[in-house]
Amino acid sequence: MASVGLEYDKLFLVIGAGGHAKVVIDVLHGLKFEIKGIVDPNSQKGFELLGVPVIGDDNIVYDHNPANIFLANGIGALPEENLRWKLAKQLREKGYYFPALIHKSAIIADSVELKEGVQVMAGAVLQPGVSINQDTIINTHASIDHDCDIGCRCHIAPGVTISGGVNIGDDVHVGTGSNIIQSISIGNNCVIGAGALVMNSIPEKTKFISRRV
Ligand code: JB3
Repeated sequence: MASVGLEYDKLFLVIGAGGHAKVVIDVLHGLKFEIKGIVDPNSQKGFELLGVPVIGDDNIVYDHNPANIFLANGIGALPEENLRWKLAKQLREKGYYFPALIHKSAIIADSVELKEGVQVMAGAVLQPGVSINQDTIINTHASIDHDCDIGCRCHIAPGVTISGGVNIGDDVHVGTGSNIIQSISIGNNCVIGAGALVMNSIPEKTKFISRRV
């Protein structure tokens, strides 16, 4: 597996205090990383997620030298919501770094390539030759088979199964429990509805919804 460049001597700050942040904190706890706190402008200081307190709003990040902390993006991604990507871009421009995070129970083949900011959640399986690009979430128990290329800022939701040799563009949401057959392509900015069965390539900017019988 490509190196994710983690150094254990830096504290993490978690961005956001909602449902996705809770899952991200669990990943960090499993990897024994130390978390200084959560930043969220809408949560009370002192509110805790899995024992980690909210310590203020996003300005707290800028009190820290980028060389001394890592960031973990705790904002999730749903279709037509871009806060996760907007904050990542803003903070990266100031020099902050979001390491790739992999839950300790994920199964990642040796040749898998993960870019900065990728998050691989519990029980996910990534087979040889898979490449996952910047900031994409591979959520709980998703399975991505050999030689798939998944773009930047995608959300592969829980329980998705993607067969071998699939190409997925940037900014694609693949809804919970969808199945995608082998050797097809899904263009940029597509939304695949929950539970879809995708058997043909899909052009960019398509909303694809199918009902399985
Ligand atoms: O489906 C699954 C498994 N997970 C979903 C995930 C992918 O997306 C989850 O069920 C949710 O639908 C969603 O999770 P997320 O983004 O954590 O949503 P929510 O629980 O609503 O929490 C969003 C958090 O972002 C809230 O605590 C907001 O206050 C916070 N927030 C909003 N604006 C912000 C900002 N936090 C920071 N740091 N900065 C902001 O500007």
